[in-house]
Amino acid sequence: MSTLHLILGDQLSRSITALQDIDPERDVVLMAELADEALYVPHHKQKLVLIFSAMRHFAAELESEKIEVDYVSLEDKGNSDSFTGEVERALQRHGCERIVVTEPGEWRVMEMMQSWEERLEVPVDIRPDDRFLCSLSEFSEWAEGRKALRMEFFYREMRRKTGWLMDDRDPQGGRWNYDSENRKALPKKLSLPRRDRFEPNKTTREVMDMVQNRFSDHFGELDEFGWAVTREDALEALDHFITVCLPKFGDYQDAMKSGEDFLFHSLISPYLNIGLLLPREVCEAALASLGDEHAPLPAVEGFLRQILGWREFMRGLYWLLMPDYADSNFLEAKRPLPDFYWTGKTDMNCLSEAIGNTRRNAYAHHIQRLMVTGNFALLTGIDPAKVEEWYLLVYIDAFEWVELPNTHGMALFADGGVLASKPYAASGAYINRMSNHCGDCRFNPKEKLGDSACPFNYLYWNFLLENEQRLRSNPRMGLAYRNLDRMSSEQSDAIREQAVGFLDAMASE
Ligand code: FAD
Ligand code: DLZ
Ligand code: SF4
Repeated sequence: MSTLHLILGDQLSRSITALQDIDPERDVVLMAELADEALYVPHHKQKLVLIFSAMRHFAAELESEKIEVDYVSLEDKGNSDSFTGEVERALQRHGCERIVVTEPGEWRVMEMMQSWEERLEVPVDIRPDDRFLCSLSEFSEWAEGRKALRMEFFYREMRRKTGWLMDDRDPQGGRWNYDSENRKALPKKLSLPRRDRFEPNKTTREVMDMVQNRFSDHFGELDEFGWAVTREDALEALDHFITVCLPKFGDYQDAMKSGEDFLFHSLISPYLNIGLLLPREVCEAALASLGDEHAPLPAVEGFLRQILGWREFMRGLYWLLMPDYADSNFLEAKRPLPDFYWTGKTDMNCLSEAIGNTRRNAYAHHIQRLMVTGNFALLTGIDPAKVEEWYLLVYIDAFEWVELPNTHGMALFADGGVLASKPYAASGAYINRMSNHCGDCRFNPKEKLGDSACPFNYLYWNFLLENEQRLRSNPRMGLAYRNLDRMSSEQSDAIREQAVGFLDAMASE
């Protein structure tokens, strides 16, 4: 019986379950470039190039193993544009009697796959995605019966399970978490590492032309595309991070600097998320570099926490709570997304830097995503669905399983505290402490009111006022509300007035 093995654009791992028992004598792999996938949100041009080029390279690697790959390119005549249409056409072409696939990273694709058995009248074997360090059943067992789902406790469980950075049952160094040491501002004279740019080869250049022709209206710049599109290059990028950047990653994880897009970050999320790198090998590489002279424990722990903790936690939460999770809107936020999220044209320098990075590289690091664009959307009450769509389309690493919990839960508190114990709301003081953006800004982070006052300041207090009913009883908001209580009614009226003026002007832009 011949089998059709379907490989999606974010499943480019040779060890993926869908390929584990392939018989090259009889079976066929289907890979398809699809307009529906390019357009369900209009992805950043660099994200399209990464996926299509990496797919083409992966197909060539399989073919070099004498595996038959039926590769449907975007421009092929008859391309039906959808997963369902292409699977149907391939079954007819090859007469396969069975479909094997690995579970996808998005709910909407899972629903499609679940309809195939009935619709196409062949057995469909949807296999678990075992590239993660925690299976979905392990995660739901962990979550079962807990009052609150908190990453920190999940992470400790994962440390115990893997034995990573453990001395028997205790955390190495005596602490689970070196978060408090991961918040240093960048010293002015610290030199920053060179970043690898992978020169596009012929295949990538062809894809760049195709994307430029067909998706010219999509967000983002394409000319500087320099992401790895093969496992070999992704491994080189990982090695560069481990040897050059990791030692300082921990210290400056939360820092921001004007004109510096990457700092000490790893830039490996797109490779992990499309399967060019596997989380286990990435964690093991970081652990192997641990040592006083190279990567100190707080750096390695800080990095491990992101992958073994946050990344796995987000994925577990997504599959545990979908599809209802996306529908909540705890803060009843309804405002439209301001136009400058697309253009980057705003006097607020921190936002212009974060959005500029996003346009240039389809990338922004975590604090830019959380404490700049995310924080602003939270404080101004932008409709979560609009913000989520933006994050899903602008970032090269964005797939709903990881984008949605980060945006909906962590940045916007739209889930009312399922993921985070309090909103990540902050005034200009935070951005000023963690960056040098304010020095070049027309606004002043130290002023609370008036024409030069940093908008994050009055928007922060206005956020607390607007959401008082929903947030005052949250024990972790006690300090914020005690500070608000110290304000006179004249002060809070003036804050409201300036914030309303700002929000009205934003709506009419
Ligand atoms: P580093 O800072 O070098 O971190 C190392 C790795 O840890 C990352 O590559 C990533 O795999 C993992 N990681 C770190 N933080 C998180 C996190 N919060 N959730 C999941 N994994 C994490 N990450 C995505 O991969 N895709 C997304 O669509 C995405 N959307 C986000 C949206 C918002 C609003 C926020 C606040 C965060 C989002 N993140 C997302 C998480 C994080 O910002 C990115 O993983 C990180 O910036 C990627 O850059 P890096 O590889 O240089 O990461
Ligand atoms: C994101 C994406 C894009 C843009 N294009 C394709 C494609 O043409 N073919 C494909 O197989 N996968 C693509 N993907 C990735 C899918 O959207 C992805 O598999 C789902 O988002 C599920 O994680
Ligand atoms: Fe951003 Fe305010 Fe600083 Fe300007 S002053 S960069 S708006 S935090």
